[in-house]
Amino acid sequence: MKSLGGLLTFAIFAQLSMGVSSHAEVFVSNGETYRVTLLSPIGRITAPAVLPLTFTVTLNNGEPLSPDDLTITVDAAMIAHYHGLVRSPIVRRLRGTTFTVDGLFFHMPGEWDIFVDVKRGRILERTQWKIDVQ
Ligand SMILES: [Cu+2]
Repeated sequence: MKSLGGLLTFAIFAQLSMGVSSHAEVFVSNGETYRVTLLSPIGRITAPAVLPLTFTVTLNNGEPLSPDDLTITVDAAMIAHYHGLVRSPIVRRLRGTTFTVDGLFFHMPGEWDIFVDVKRGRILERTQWKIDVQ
């Protein structure tokens, strides 16, 4: 188990290190309150595939964001096909306002919308963007 933990730590570290590169993608929430910055680029995805996703949530106005009352949920849908995911992805907090998503599973090719919902207090705001799954 010790080596598995080490491997996992290395994998997370490698993923975060990639985020330091210039490939970071930034998406602004629909109400323009938040920015969701991907820490690893989304490359070519061929269905069926699980997309590993790690991102940091910040305030769009540059002010500090307390992670304490932040709840993040992630979902995805194929709008053109009137359906969503067949499995619920699990969001974990890595540190502060950086989160990682496990099990974001795209079961078919086509255009998907990814939704990152940030809930703070009683207010929820959505960030969304499109990806093409091959
Ligand atoms: Cu579909």
